[in-house]
Amino acid sequence: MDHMQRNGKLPITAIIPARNEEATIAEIVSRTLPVAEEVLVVDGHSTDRTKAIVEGLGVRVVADNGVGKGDAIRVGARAATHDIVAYLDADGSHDPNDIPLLVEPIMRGQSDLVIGSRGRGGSDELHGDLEKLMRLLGGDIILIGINWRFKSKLTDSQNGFRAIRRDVLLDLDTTENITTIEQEMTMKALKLGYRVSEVPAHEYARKAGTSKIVLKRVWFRYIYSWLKNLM
Ligand SMILES: Nc1nc2c(ncn2[C@@H]2O[C@H](COP(=O)(O)OP(=O)(O)O)[C@@H](O)[C@H]2O)c(=O)[nH]1
Ligand SMILES: [Mg+2]
Repeated sequence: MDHMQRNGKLPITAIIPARNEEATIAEIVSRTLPVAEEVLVVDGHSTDRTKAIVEGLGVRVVADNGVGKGDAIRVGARAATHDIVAYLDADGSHDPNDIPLLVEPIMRGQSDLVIGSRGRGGSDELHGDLEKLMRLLGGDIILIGINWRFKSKLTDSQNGFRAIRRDVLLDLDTTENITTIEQEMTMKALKLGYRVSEVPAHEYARKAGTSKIVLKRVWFRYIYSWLKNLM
């Protein structure tokens, strides 16, 4: 992998969507800077110090349109300056040192979208209470439908830790405004014949703050966008 990096940095844009993550954003940005030539934070109109902290580190911040993480993903892709983008959360769930693994298949010209698979790498966020069990079960049911429909062999269709060619993402014309963007991106890429692959990636427990995903508010959107994109 070293030969693909300049000064140890990958020629990519690492995009970090962040809404009210003041406790963890500095560490995540600082640990991503040595890995990627460009680091871009998409701020979801945080009411805490998230934006100020990022600017204090001399890192570029763009604002999303205030409608959710899915929109933030698109805003980040449009603002990125490199041809390959990698997404990671601001809450400590993803290890910036795993980014080279994600990006390598794309840089080698072997893949267009690489998903960090919690099925292969394990997750600290999908086990332990009822809400997590529902996420695990829901995610697996959605995954089974996707693999059946597209004859794929994925083990994670949802993880936000992923890398994609920027032109491919823009070509997908995604419309989901919330975290349903991940399954939409996965399904549309498969449907259009892009090469989708995965690498093992461990998901760590969020280090501070609370999840922005409230299942009882969004489950219907997951089912709806799943069925719509399976057709
Ligand atoms: N820009 C932006 N980021 C968001 C928004 N909602 C969540 N995020 C970020 O997206 C990442 C995923 O977090 P979250 O939604 O809590 O999901 P979870 O950590 O998987 O439970 C975190 O870095 C959040 O700060 C939003 O509306 N806008
Ligand atoms: Mg998380």
